[in-house]
Amino acid sequence: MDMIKTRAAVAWEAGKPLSIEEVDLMPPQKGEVLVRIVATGVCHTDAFTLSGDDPEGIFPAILGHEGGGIVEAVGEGVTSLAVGDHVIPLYTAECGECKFCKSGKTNLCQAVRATQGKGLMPDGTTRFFKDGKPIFHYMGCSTFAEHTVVPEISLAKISKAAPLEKVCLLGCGVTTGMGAVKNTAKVQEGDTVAVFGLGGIGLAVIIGAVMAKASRIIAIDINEDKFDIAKKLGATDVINPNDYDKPIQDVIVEMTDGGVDYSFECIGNVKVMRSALECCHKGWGESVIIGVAGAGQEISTRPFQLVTGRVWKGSAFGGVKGRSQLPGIVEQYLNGEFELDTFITHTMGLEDINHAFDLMHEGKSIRSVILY
Ligand code: NAD
Ligand code: AHE
Ligand code: ZN
Ligand code: ZN
Repeated sequence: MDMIKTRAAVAWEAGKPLSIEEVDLMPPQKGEVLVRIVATGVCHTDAFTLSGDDPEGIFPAILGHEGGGIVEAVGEGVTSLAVGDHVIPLYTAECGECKFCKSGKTNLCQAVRATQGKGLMPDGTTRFFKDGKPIFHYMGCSTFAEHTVVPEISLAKISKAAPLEKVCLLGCGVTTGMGAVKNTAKVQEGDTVAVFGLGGIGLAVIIGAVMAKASRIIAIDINEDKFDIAKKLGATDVINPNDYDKPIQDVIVEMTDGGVDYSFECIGNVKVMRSALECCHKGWGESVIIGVAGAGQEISTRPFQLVTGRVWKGSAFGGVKGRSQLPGIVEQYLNGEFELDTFITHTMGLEDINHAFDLMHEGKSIRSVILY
């Protein structure tokens, strides 16, 4: 198979708009798969990396990690996927064989993580080129390209009945939020929950909390435009920290007779991470960090907060093992167990992708979905 030409949004340097270009793509090598991306969401993490705040950010790169597509070709030795299969690219691979996969304790497969973090395929090279010069991959996915090459172990095969222009959101945001509730916090019926940040991730936490039958779901944001959607999805209380002259954790502790059972930080703000921990109930409250903070940022609290029983945790991709568990989550969607339409506030072609970033920064979108 020869090099193919495809259309991509290239991030040439940090802080600059993406540039829509025709790029060259090498065919899939051993253990790799060529995927035609049908749709991709735009996640805040794409904006985070584009901003230059990501210590792993590397340019030029093709960003995007929330996609759905169809297999167009497979490389040597690929056995689990065939041309025509519908797939969701995974930024957390699942090899099934590494120490992490076998541990039964984490979804953080490490088989390709080191090269992935350097913007490279597992053999240490790229598949994308422009005028003969390499363009780096992103999070092992690079879904802001009409075609991409992904390791076989970084693809979840899903039902062909699932609309790719919707279930692409399960490639990151919705799975992350729902999974953090179910797999990381393990929220139980009757528990109380606080959700900080009502973007795609925080709203998915609300869906997860409703599915877990949480008794109270307190949704917190400084952008009140997010409150209607939060309430529609099941938030019982919506609060804006700017309405109070005391720390928001004190407000929540008062509202809940001592604090919530579980809280989730879905922003990437280290000060809010502290509030999220400190609004948890003494003795047992657990706070889950989902938001991604920039290079050099650190979290802090009084150790006494932990001594007195609060627990600080983190969650990546909702603790979900992509190859073995994501197909089942797609089935749950198809069975009507949760919805995705509310998340998709905008759709557009790749040529308008910079508008999707603008909408996110202006707080006007939940998810923009790029349709190829
Ligand atoms: P988003 O931009 O759509 O939503 C963020 C929300 O936070 C917005 O509604 C915004 O108004 C609100 N917000 C900002 N500052 C706030 C403050 N001080 N107090 C209260 N609310 C505030 O982002 P998103 O796509 O939902 O992503 C959220 C975070 O999750 C990002 O940091 C992203 O990088 C991260 N993320 C992590 C994972 C993971 O696996 N851990 C996966 C996906 C995204
Ligand atoms: N590269 C950053 C960290 C970025 C990060 O935390 N990524 C999340 C997924 S965000 C998806 O929108 C994650 O899953 N991390 C686990 C992993 O293995 O990357 C940095 O700080 O260097
Ligand atoms: Zn994401
Ligand atoms: Zn593994």
